[in-house]
Amino acid sequence: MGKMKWFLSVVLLGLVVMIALFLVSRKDDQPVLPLQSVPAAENYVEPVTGKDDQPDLPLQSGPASENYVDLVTGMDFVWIDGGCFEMGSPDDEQSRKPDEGPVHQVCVDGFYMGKYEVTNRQYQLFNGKHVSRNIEGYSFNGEEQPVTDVSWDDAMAYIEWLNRESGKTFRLPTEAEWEYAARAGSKTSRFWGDSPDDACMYGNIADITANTFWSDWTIHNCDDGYIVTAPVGQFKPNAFGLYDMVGNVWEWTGDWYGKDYYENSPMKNPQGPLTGDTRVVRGTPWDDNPGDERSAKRLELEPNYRGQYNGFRLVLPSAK
Ligand SMILES: [Ca+2]
Ligand SMILES: [Ca+2]
Repeated sequence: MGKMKWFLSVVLLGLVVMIALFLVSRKDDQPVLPLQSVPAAENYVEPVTGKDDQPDLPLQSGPASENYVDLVTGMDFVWIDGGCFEMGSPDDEQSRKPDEGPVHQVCVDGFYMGKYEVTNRQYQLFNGKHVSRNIEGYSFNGEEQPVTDVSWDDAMAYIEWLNRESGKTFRLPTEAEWEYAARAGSKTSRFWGDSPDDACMYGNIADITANTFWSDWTIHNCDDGYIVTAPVGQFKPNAFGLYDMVGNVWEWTGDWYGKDYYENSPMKNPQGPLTGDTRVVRGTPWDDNPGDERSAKRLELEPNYRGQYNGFRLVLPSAK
């Protein structure tokens, strides 16, 4: 029995050594994955913290300079080629207001435009205590819902923070840039045509679903499925690939509001009046009336106004 025990011990030890050698040789056999390279150009990709068992991710596809992703917030931007367009609405456009005229030619340089409105998640990176509204149990505070209850001054503070963190030069769009981006080459009253009741395909507005809660609202005769703000990017984009350019929230622009500004606006890169009391918001909110979802629609708000109807999106003049 003593010899047998000794024999079994030797066999067992041999097995352990063989298994150990096998495991070591397997590790050596594993291919060395190439280091993930980070492109230096205008398309940014989050650096991959390469674990050996993860596949090598392809670099972001698409032509350089069409898209940009901010590394601090993950915010997506679309390149908008510069060009000229007819800004404002003609006298015979239904629901138009006098401050939308006269129609005048405007040319803007190219810029990156936020693909979506700034979200609660992106805003809370700056101010973790910020809370968007809650109405009767309907929350505006989901991570991917647009941030609301932010004044023009709050938007400027956010931009100052993001520029410091990113080393870039983000800003609000000018009113002209906003309308140019919203029209996306269209000359109709809305970027999809002229029918208000097609709005539900392109954005979250006052609709049949909202009417189930606010029964006295004048609504669009269509259903977008949302009572308050929707997560960004739920509807069809416009021809430039921008989402929620109609509905969800009014969006702050960088311009002072001037009722008669279009009469004297410079043709090239207009910046709005030099001074004023109110700032321009564009893009209509989740509770908008039929007619307000037109591309030329303007509204003025005081810079310190915080409400459940307005948020913002950013512009980046250059990724350099
Ligand atoms: Ca709605
Ligand atoms: Ca909007």
